[in-house]
Amino acid sequence: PRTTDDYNYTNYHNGDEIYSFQDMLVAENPKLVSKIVIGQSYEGRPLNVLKFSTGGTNRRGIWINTGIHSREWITQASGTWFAKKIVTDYGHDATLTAILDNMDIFLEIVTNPDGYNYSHKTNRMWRKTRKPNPGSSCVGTDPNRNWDAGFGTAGSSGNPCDQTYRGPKAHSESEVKSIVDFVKSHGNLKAFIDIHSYSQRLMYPYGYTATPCNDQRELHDLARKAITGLASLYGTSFRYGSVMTTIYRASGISIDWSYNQGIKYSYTFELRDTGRYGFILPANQIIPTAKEAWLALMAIMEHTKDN
Ligand code: ING
Ligand code: ZN
Repeated sequence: PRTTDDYNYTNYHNGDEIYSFQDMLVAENPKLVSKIVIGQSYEGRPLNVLKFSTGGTNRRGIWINTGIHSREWITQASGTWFAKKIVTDYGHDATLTAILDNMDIFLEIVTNPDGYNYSHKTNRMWRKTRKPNPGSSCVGTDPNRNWDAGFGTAGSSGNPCDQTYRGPKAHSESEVKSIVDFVKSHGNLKAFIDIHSYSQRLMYPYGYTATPCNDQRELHDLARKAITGLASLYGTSFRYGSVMTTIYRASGISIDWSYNQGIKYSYTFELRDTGRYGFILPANQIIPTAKEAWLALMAIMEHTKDN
């Protein structure tokens, strides 16, 4: 494709194709979209973040990332669709326009580019990063067990051969540390949304402890509202609640870290489906999955704007 109008949103794309999508989107919408490179992956790929902004200086921000687990292809595909949706709706949809007139949106689509490349070229089911582990023949760390929030406690593995290997220390993975540095240096993010698949859930902190977070009631009510909006489109049902109570104990996860940094609206999604196809979701479900998830994201972003 030569423009983002020609891009095939109904199919999965590799990392290079998504990178060129990002560059096209920036070139087509220079007043609205810019690209920030927040770091590089272990294998040297850029960690690209799309910034959607209508001006101001260091406005309140919303962080969204997809694809931190590389095999969850529906998430990178949905992230690409979200990016196009933002530029299409700005100036036309009143709610999105109001959000972007007050806040900036930061979207990292290919959050684990080495894993994504490996999942296209070698092993479709690759989840982790691709950094070798000294003393082990097993490669990679789980980038959603590597954050400094209950790091190393129950809910992650110390075995480099496991899918939930936490890594040698918190933020050992460049793909994680680059986000940590960006979030801290920005200093004005109000929402942090980490998008996974699959199992159809919307969750808030905590994953490492059963202690309810201070904002549990507000986060719970907003989650209900968000999944109600999501379901209004095709009837897809999402469970919601804290990570610990909704899925299982998980330590060192992104949203526990972001919440403990003071970013109240910290949420993690698990998109479609509930297991029939799992990670290998048919491409004809990309647009419906992205569209329904967008309704939930809009509910969270609008509430963030108003609070
Ligand atoms: N599942 C998640 C996992 O990392 C999860 C469940 C999501 C836990 C978000 C904590 C936070 O085990 C997938 N599919 O990644
Ligand atoms: Zn995941």
